[in-house]
Amino acid sequence: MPVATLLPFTATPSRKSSSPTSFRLTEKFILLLVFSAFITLCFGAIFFLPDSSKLLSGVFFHSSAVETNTRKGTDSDSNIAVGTDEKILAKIRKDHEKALVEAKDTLQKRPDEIKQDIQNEKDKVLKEGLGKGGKDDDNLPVIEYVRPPGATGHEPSDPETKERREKIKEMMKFAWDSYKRYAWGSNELRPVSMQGHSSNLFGSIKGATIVDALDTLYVMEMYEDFEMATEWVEKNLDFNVNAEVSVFEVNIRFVGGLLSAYYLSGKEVFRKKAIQLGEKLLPAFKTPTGIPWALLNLKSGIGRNWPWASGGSSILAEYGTLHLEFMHLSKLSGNPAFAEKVMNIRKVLNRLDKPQGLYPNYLNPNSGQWGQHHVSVGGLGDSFYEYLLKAWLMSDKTDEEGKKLYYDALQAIETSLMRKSSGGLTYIAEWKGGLLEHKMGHLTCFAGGMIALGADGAPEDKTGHQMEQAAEIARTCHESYARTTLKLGPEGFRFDGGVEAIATRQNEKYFILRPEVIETYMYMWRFTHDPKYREWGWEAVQALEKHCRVEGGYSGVRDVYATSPNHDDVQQSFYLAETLKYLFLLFSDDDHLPFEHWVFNTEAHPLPVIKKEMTDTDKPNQLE
Ligand code: DMJ
Repeated sequence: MPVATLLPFTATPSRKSSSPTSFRLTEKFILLLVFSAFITLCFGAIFFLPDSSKLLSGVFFHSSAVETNTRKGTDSDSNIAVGTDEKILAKIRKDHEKALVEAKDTLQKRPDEIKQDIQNEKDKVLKEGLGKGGKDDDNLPVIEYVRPPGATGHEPSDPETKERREKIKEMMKFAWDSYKRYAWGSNELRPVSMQGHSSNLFGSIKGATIVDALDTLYVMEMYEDFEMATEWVEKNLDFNVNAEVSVFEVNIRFVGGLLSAYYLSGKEVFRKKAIQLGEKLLPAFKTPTGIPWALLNLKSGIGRNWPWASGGSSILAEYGTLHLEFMHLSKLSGNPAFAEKVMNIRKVLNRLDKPQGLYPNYLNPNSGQWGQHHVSVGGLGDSFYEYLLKAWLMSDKTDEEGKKLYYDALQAIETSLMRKSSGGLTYIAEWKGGLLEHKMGHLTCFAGGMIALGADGAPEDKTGHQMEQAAEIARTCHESYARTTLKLGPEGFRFDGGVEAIATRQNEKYFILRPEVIETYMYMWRFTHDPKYREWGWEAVQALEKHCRVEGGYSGVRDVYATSPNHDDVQQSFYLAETLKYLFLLFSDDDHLPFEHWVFNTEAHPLPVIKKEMTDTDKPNQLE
């Protein structure tokens, strides 16, 4: 195509030219000038205009929904576009506010709670990934942890109560610090000789005090110590030992302690360890009747009974005090074996005749027959009755069988064992082959609390009557303290030979930091709010401080009637698990570990009530 056709202005008639050739050259020059000016302009546009890359991306890509939306529509849609922008800004603002609130919440949490939340999120994702019935590395079901209400409390408003509660926390701190300092990793502390002490009840399992104290550290908000104890459990608590242990003691202190620590803190390590230990205990049930042996070698799985027990019998308070922990083990492991074992114990008992409705302390696991007819609500019998009631309460009152067994047993106890002294003190005697022994043990004093706890559900309008019984037992047990020189209760006290609530035999005069009397004060306080129970508890605190506190911790005493204490040099693990925890709760508000959500095992380890509506398999640990 000729250039002239493209550039018509070049034929302007006024233009001078000497020849057609020279005109063409000028034209070419002008064309070149115009073309180079155009190229320069294009380069300038590309390199010198601001943020040209964005312009390009704006032209060629729609990089976000916001851009797409705001660029849509004609000029007449501009109002809609403005409205959309405002919505987006509002959304951004809302998201920011939400993030700020979340950040504020997180800042208020303790580091371990934050860690746990992260772990829970991970577990949730894992669970979603695995689908329903997913398993973790240890082949345990992945469960969503929900902390039951009242795991932590708050300071009481009344200054005196607050101060007393603080004092008890200081006592716990002293007991724990002493154990840490002189006996860390041993089962218990010898506070006078300031060294470790290992009872053969736990074979070569170590750290009874650590596991028993875990939940007390948590409820008293001693979180750093709780973390330290947790780390010890993670790294050192080992059940692969060639050792014979007491099935009952290991269950109430170790399994119970681990379960409580799990339910309070949500830390998986406790669930895993509790289940591992529970599995180790299962061989104890390999007897012709399924009534477990008292002693078990954890390595060989071989069991036997205490050599002193009547005719090779198992003990009522031992095989009858597994129910609460084993129900929770089944729940947390998805393994029904634990629950089956304890339900079978009930079946065996249901088939047997009970003399006057009472349960003898000895039962032969081979023949399924009672041994010696000795009945007691103290040592050898005590926590069997406690677990009947608590099985019903822990099942959210669905275990009707447990309920019936408890109230029937209590009726038989009232008829055959409960008596009033001439001085007006109610006591629960012991029964040997049909004859009453008018003696009550310190251990029996827990019954005041138990009867108060069950009074509300008592049949035939007996609630008031049972509350009176509970109050009477609390009074008697308080008398057993008040009638000593040291104001601490003897191991056993009698109502015969002209004495009431006093120990007459030398081997019944000791006090080993036991909790039962304080436990009863705590229940009575919760149900009546009668200030005398706090006063009685405070009297016990003063006596403990005066006579049991020594340089290296707290010690039991050999004779509560002596003018000055002779120390036995043992700081029992239950002192931290039970005595100090019940004292602390006695001076706390009722919403700390409230009874409608928690049930205490016999070692004072709180276990959550398994709520009715949460028993479906989708929610294995939805506890509220
Ligand atoms: C604790 O180990 C438990 O309370 C058990 O049921 C009986 N005795 C001790 C404390 O005295």
